[in-house]
Amino acid sequence: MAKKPAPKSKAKLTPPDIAGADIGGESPQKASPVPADANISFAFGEPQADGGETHQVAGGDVATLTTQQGAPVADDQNTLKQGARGPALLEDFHFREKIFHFDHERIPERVVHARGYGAHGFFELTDSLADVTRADIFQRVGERTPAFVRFSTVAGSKGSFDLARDVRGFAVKLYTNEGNWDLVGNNIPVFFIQDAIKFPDLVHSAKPEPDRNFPQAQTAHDNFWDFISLTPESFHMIMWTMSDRAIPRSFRTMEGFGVHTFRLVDAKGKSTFVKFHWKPKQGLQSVVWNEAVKINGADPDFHRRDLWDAINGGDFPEWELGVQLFDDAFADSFDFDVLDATKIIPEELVPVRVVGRLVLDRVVDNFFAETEQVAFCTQNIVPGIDFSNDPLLAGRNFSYLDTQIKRLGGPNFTHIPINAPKCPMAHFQQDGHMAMRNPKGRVNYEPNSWGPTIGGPREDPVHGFTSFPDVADGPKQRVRSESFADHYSQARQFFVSQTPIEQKHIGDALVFELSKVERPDIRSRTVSHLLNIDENLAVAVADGLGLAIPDAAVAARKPITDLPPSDPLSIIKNGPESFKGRKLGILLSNDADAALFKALLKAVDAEGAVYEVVAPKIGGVTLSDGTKVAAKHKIDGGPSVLFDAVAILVSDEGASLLSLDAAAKDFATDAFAHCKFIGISAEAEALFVAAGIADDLDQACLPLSKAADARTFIEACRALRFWPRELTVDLDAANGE
Ligand code: HDE
Repeated sequence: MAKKPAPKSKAKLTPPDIAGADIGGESPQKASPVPADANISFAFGEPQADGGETHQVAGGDVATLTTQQGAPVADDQNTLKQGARGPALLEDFHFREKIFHFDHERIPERVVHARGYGAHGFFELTDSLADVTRADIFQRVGERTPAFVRFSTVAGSKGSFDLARDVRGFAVKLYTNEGNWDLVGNNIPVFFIQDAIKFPDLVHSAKPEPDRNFPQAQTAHDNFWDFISLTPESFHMIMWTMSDRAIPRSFRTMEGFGVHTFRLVDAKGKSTFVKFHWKPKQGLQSVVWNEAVKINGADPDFHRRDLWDAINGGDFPEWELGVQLFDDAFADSFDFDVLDATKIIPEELVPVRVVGRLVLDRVVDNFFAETEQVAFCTQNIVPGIDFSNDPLLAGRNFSYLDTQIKRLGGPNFTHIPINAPKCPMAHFQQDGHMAMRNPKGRVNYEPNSWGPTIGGPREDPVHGFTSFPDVADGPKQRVRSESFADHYSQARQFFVSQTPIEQKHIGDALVFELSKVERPDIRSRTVSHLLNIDENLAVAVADGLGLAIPDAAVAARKPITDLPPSDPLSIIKNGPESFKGRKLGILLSNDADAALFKALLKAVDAEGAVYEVVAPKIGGVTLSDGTKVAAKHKIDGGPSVLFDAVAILVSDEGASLLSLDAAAKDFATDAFAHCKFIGISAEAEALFVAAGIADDLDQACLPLSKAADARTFIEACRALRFWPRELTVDLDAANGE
């Protein structure tokens, strides 16, 4: 490591001075990974455990900039030239290396799930599954297994926005004692297609249209709905993607599902079928569509920022791992095929047994090294877990390994620390691009006769992975099993399991998406499928589009219309019980009531929520008692869509000033239109008058006139939204209740 002595006066970066503010503009961070006054300087050091090179040098030392070969660099500002105005010289190896490396900084983005965000954590077993599996991770209650999770959207490219209407990937890598187990799931328990051979068509249709290369991260276009309307098996998934599941409030407030049926296998080789569920302790929560559209403009990184802030604030997101276990007899008696990934098994039929918890407690050190280079592979399973014959899963088992070679450039991606198992490993695979782990010694094959010490690893028939000896027979043919033929019954079950407002949102989403489809025949064909799901929904969508009601699509199998509603399918029925982990936006003006503001902060803190201050100037405000409060956002940089609830605390003068400001009026009207709880100081009324909604205020617009009101307001916020309001602010409301 090249170092030189510390210069006498060392420039130190400090956060911008907040004009003598007494109170910060946001909730104080509980556990920051880097203390604000950390003395960080830069030097390459020893490789870190995760393969990164640290740039940190203990206080005082400043590292010398070097080339990748370690040669010290004297001038990093100017290329080597022949004379001050002469030609640049080819021998400038430092310039050449720097530009060469820069030119190659990108790797191909994932063909799907390109935009993602990851974090580290652990899985802890709370209920042993030793009765059904020999998988090491499920044996000892209380034992923790390191985990890395990457959440993603599917259709958009790496730089797209977070709140696209889309499925979210929920990929979990578990570094078990017997190898890496990747549970590469989604936040929706079913999929669009039944057979992997249709995946390229599905993805092509969803991605930007190839001639124009738009729309980005949207399914609201002809190609997608053309494919969907010609693929009836997709309609169960369509119900989910048109629901608010596809616009989650946060990664922390969505469920995860393994989707396919897998097997658990015990020590005697007995198999039990299993479906995996991740249930968020934070409760389920989504945003509304008009809000999503605006969040994408105000903060395209809304979801990643939320995860980063929550973990760094010490509010570690947590999910329960649940399993639905069932045997062949259940599979045979079930109305649907357990190998069909377009179907769920309702929790009322097979209850979810909670066996562990997943906690995310550490953000990445380096996005590229960890989140971008992580390579999930569905075929990464461990002894005691096995595949079923789901044809989608079989296709995935081929695809994920294949795609990593393209993306990560060679067969040695398991040498990258984020992908390497944390348990001992030994094999004879060798060489290739960027081989980092190169065995010593003479023997690189087996069997060999070099004896146990230098002869290397041997098979272990007892502990090694053995496939469940499933027996399959039949003619070689390209067919779809008849047991996969019912495409509408569970789509209907999902729809009837929703609360009326959630049903309205599904109808609104279908109308929105289809309104962007140019060809009327595609719109009409889509509605023809909806008729097989729910007539009211189909009629509402046709009406919203101004479309004549078509004939129902011909169903391959008559839908079962009386499947009972299932509460776990609704978001609203599975919401949180507190405002914990949620964010209050507080719009302040100069001279706002200091006692009220402080009472509000106290109530927010008591609830385990967080807050951010929005003010006319980023420099902050001075409250009635002279306290200075820094702002987190200027009003047009902190619209109310960024918050779960808002409070408007202003002075008379502040209210008159804000009444002239379009962004301040939008702050109020958007919070109102998105059915949020609003705390309003008496003086703020003028703003609502100016915004034109003073006469519409309802019981979810709560007065903040004395300190005690703060607690009442925050407790009311637990409901998250006041849905009855939506029926009064939306032209499409007639489609609802
Ligand atoms: Fe994927 N999928 N997928 N997928 N998928 C990929 O692998 C594929 C499917 C899922 O954060 C790719 O590394 C096929 C279902 C997630 O890195 C690729 C089929 C489910 C992620 C691929 C499916 C998923 C991917 C692209 C149909 C939910 C992101 C880059 C048979 C259970 C993982 C990559 C991450 C990524 C193929 C269907 C989830 C191309 C062929 C069903 C969460 O290999």
